[in-house]
Amino acid sequence: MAPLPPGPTDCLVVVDVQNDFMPSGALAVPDGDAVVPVINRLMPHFPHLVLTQDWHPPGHLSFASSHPGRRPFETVGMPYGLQTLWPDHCLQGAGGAAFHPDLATNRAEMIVRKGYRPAIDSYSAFMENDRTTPTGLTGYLRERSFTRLFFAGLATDFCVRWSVEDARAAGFEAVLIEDACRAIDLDGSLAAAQAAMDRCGALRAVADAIGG
Ligand code: VGL
Ligand code: ZN
Repeated sequence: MAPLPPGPTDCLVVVDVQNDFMPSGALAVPDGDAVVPVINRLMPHFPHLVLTQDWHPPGHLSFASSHPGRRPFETVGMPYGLQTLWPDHCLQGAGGAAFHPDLATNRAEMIVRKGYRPAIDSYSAFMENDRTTPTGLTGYLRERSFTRLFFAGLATDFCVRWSVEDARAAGFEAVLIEDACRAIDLDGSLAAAQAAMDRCGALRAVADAIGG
């Protein structure tokens, strides 16, 4: 793969590298902790760093526990469309919502919290799942004059995928760093995510091509 060295208007966006998405966490992503050393090695190559943090209040409507008789990973209709139900995870202020203790967070210039509205989930770092409520990140990144966003983190097929697609829709170049991400992979969601990210014009890279 051709080298892809970051330039001055590039920003690394690290999505949801939080304890609850680790293999021992409440919403475990298989091999999720493997992204931590890869991301830590990538960070020094970028002039700018943004982190996202899934940040739900108790009783969040994306939790299966908020829907009597429903189980995690089932789908329900919400006013804004279909929503996958999840185990309770990333509760505001709880240990599960904290970043992985080995993630190098010090250089983060912005930490975007999302999913804090009780009745709306937010996979994307840019736009909540109702597809109309912005998180504010688009405005922030535009005001900083960033042009190209590199994505790493969890999970490839949910929060990373939706963030990549919204980044493209907002007019940013987007690069998925494949080996710096891991997927949940529910019913083919990883293949669907890869296809969607290719379709929207995102590029795929490996970490070695960026650090090289
Ligand atoms: C995520 C499901 C629910 C993610 C967050 O970070 O991909 N997935 N909340
Ligand atoms: Zn969540």
